[in-house]
Amino acid sequence: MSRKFGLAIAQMGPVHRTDTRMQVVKRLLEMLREAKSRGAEFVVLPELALTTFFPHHWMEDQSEVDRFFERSMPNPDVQPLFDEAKQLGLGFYLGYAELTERGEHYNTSILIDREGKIVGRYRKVHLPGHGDHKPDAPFQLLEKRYFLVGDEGFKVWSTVGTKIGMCICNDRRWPETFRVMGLQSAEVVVLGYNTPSHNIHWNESPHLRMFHHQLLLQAHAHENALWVGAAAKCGFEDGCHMFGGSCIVAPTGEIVAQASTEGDEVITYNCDLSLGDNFRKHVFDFARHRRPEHYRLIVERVGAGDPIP
Ligand code: ING
Repeated sequence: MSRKFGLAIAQMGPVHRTDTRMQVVKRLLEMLREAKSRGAEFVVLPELALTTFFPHHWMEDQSEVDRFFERSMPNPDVQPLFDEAKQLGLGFYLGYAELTERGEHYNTSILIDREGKIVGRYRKVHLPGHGDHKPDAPFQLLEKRYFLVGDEGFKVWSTVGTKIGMCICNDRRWPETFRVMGLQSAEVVVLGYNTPSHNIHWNESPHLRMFHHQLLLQAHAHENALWVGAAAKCGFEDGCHMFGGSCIVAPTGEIVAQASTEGDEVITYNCDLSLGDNFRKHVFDFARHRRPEHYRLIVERVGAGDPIP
């Protein structure tokens, strides 16, 4: 019996360092309305949606860095977003830089239900890149410098008519991310990302960035029998190119909707949540088929080590 879930992805084009929160929120409001007009009930916004991807820039002065963070959520800048979503009866995922009362910095996403209530929070666990300044690189990847590792793990919430989990960008490269949420019976995982096209470490063909992005989302969706919705912030942000490829992936592993621009673009799909049932029942029936007693290395080891004797 089909169980429909109207999912929308609000892909964003670039947000430049000089763009204000007000300008960004105005763009997001447009896309919320567009999503509603297409019958969506939940909208995914990108990672760090309110500002430029500032980890691309070396900053010594902490007060300059802190300008990219939100000290409360919601706050006057984003309140229009909460109000409009509630008005439209839309739930949404919002990625932003969180500065807590205790002065901790996280790359965070929140889950807002259709009544405008924050029902979930996720703090990015897998922080890619480096903490030191690489002056010769075309841009920096300073998430390890500006953020703490998330302290709340990967959770799943029963809200907006499904069981939905969250992650952020680099998390999509780690199978553990989706398996931990699959083991909490997630039917949908949503995420935002900001991913540069250029590899600063070696001359990688740019097409592989998109290929790996799709490969990973398709694999993790299928092997956990869940729907995945991924929202890019993309295009040339102050000269640094990030690719688009926002998409919705079914539990079959097929991409059912995909953005075709690198600007503000809404894609939608009327997901049938029951599509995962057969895979959970016959192929990925964790309870019947998994053998954790043989997986212990995954938790006991951080880096690769010697073969087990
Ligand atoms: N960005 C990139 C990502 O994981 C990256 C960084 C790109 C790491 C390609 C490894 C390979 O998509 C963020 N923000 O995590």
